[in-house]
Amino acid sequence: MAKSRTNQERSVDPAAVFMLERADALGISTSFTRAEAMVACPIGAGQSGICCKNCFMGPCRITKDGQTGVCGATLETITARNMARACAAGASAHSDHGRDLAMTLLATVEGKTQGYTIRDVARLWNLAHKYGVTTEGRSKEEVAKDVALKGLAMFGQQTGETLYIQHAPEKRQKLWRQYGVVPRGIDREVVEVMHRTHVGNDQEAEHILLGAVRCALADGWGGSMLATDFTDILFGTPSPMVTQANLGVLKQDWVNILVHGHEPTLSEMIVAAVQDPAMQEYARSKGAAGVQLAGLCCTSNETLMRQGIPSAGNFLSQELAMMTGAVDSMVVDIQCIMQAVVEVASHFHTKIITTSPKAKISGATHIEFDEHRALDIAREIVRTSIDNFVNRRTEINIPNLCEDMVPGFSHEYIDYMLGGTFRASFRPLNDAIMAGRIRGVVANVGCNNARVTHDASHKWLVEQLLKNDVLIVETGCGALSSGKCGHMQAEAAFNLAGPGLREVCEAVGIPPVLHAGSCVDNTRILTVLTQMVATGGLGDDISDIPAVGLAPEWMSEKAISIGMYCMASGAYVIFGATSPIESSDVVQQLMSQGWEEKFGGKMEFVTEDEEILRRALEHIDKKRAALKLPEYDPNRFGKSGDWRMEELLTKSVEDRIGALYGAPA
Ligand code: SF4
Ligand code: MSK
Repeated sequence: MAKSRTNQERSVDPAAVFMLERADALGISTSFTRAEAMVACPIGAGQSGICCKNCFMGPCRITKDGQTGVCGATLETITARNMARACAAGASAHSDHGRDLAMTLLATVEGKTQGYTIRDVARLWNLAHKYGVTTEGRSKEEVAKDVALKGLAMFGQQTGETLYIQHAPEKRQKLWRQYGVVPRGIDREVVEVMHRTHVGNDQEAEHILLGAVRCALADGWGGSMLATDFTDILFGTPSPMVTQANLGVLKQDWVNILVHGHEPTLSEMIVAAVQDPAMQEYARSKGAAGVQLAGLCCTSNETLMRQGIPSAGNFLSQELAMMTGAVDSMVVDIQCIMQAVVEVASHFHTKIITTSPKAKISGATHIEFDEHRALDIAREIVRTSIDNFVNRRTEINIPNLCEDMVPGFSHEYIDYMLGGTFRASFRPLNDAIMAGRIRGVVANVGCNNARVTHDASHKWLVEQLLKNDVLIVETGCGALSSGKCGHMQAEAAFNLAGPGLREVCEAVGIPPVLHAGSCVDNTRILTVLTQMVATGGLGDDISDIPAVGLAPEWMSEKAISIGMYCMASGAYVIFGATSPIESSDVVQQLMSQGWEEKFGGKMEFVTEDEEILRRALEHIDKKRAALKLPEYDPNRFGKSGDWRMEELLTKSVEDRIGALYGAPA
């Protein structure tokens, strides 16, 4: 049994530590304690990729040099197959989410849903042009129907190239064609990876991994990109707004409903139901001050950035939130919902309500969601939650801890923010990188992982990168970590950023860490990078940009798919926490140098935060040098903006005049 950690070693989030103390006092197990009690495998095989269960002659665990599985499969074949299968599972989760959104748009324009509408017509028109759908003289419903059908057709497409591929930089498209990794259809690539990794099939590590890359591209430049596009059309393209993050957003006297999972189709309707004055009145009739909503995980990212609904936390906050005793229901749909929430809820009065036809949990209340009666079902869920308020039976213990955050930096908003309505442009961003005010860009994304200290790597890396003038874009649970830390406030630039980055943030009025959405929205980052290439000055491909992707606390299979599609798009991607390829030097080499030679991007697993930082900065500087940009020098900047004003205001009048105009002759 692994050593048990102190609560401060389990999380750097003070609200989480507060709740972990309560869990200890109540004797309730959590993912934190289970991670200590659970040894992944007596020989650590599952973790480092050397265990194969692909047929029932196994499991085969490769523990000695030269050993093979019963079928003769080598260490590198097994490791590569495991990576490919994880990628296929991740790609299927994201893409199936995208399919559901396309089905909802189609049903909406056919008048078969309740409560949905096309909220962002400009986004629809933009996508119609991308898809080659005629808009002239047509109603938005006619256009949306064709767009939805084209989107859905991409899933079952058997040959040719999926449509989004044409929107990558041209050089990238050529590379993908050269290496035969252009996806033909979304479902086809997922199925093919499952087929190729079946016993007795593809048994060359490099070839298996190329199959995985093709599948990942079907996700990143397919299912996930489509999910983001269709979500924006139905629910609006995000733009910044102020909200809060952490368990302190729960309110003692209110009915608290937590929405958790991923698909906004459910959460948007719950938002609408909660805002209904009749529902607030109903809550008051039960003795509550009202009913309010907060989010968890990526559902939280969706409702934060479109509706300003506060976030109760990220992946590892889900069990802890219920220990406040103030959560009347947790409404879940798909992905990243721990089965343990039902057990934890049983110690309190919390009702766990599952809603997806794809995901039930034993012991939970199932109220199945159906777009045709979406608002009625959302109202039923909210009413059920309010009815549960009177059943509160434990002391309420809400930590008084939350931070303001500003989410909602979609690609479209960044474009507008940098140039205004008539001159929307990425030029100022590219210029700031070219001048060295911004050293480079890091996308810090991904999950929490109970085997490492909650939020510690996200927090430390973000703070170090900011100090080094690196602009950060975030999605998923990494974004929620920064929200909880206060890194997504404009003031964070003043307190944490290096001099050049601080000047840019002050001039534009943005936080130094930009919230770009949920884990399915990593494609927004691909779109930003593509536009940076098109804007000019930073090379002619994504791989030329001084940018790095990090997933320091990853745990899900979706993260593997994201990492692979970002790598194939030209990015250097570093995963922390744990390495599933640790045992195979061959696979490590293939995914690092091997992929860099082919795609200009690479994917590495590095478990030390200091080393992640070192490699990220080294890569950024290498890319700057290749572009012949000035070497990063923080001393060149910081002589303007609010920081400079404060410095001047602390001096005497004579000193201030001297500092501004030089000493008198
Ligand atoms: Fe063992 Fe081969 Fe079966 Fe894998 S596929 S479990 S290595 S026999
Ligand atoms: S919810 S996939 S823990 S980011 Fe998207 Fe968070 Fe990772 Fe789930």
